Amino acid sequence: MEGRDEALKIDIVTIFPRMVEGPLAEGIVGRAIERGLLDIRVHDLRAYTTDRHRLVDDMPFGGGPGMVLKPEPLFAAVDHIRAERGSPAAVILTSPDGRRFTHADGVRLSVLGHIVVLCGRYEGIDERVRENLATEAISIGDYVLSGGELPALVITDAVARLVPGVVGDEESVSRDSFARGLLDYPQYTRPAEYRGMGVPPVLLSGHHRDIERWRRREALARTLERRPDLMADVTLDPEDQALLKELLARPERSK
Ligand code: JFT
Repeated sequence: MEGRDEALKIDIVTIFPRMVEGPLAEGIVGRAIERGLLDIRVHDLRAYTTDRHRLVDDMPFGGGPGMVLKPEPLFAAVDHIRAERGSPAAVILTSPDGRRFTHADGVRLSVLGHIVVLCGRYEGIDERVRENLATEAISIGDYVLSGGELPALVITDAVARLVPGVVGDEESVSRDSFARGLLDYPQYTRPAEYRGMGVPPVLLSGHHRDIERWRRREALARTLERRPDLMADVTLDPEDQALLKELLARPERSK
């Protein structure tokens, strides 16, 4: 996984390297790595242990169930990354009690040049890692996972898409729903009729201004209906505002 000089560097530290290497080799991220736009390294935490048994975890001080990730291998891994790859601009700890990850975090991280993501397992990580090694703690959402590997992949994917050139069509990135603040309009492809199910006639009309207006109305209607919380942050141009007024005036909208 070599990269060009201007590639975004991401180092992921985990006790399950194969769990993250597989997904990263596929799709848009896999191609971006091949093309040298992303320089991603996955580090096996166990490689940074120094004891005979290569222990990465230990019993919690004070007692209680489960095991806690020891600090030394995590500090050693980041020391190694620093020596080999330079100082990262952020060391992210994935954690159920971290700040919720959003598109805005993706944008912020995508311009940092070099980030480290630490994946935890077991009941958690020694608090000294969070306080003195991590620069921030991030959660991807309010559900319980078994560890930080899937969050690391989610963060990596969301950040990678924002690196120029990773997604073929730059326009589609800036139009992505969470970049615009609205949900996407519905999409259709051939056949125009399938098992009696048609397609909105305007999409077959060839009238591009009408199609554009229909799509904006649909995006607004869906956001209003399905994710009204997003409306608080969205900036609407005058045409959107007019469409929104129309929608709010006739609430017998179908699903
Ligand atoms: C879960 C996690 C995130 C995120 C890191 C570490 C251990 C297991 C666990 C589960 C519940 C309570 C520990 C992690 C996550 C999320 C991240 C760890 N576990 N304590 N779960 N759910 N959204 N990010 Cl270390």
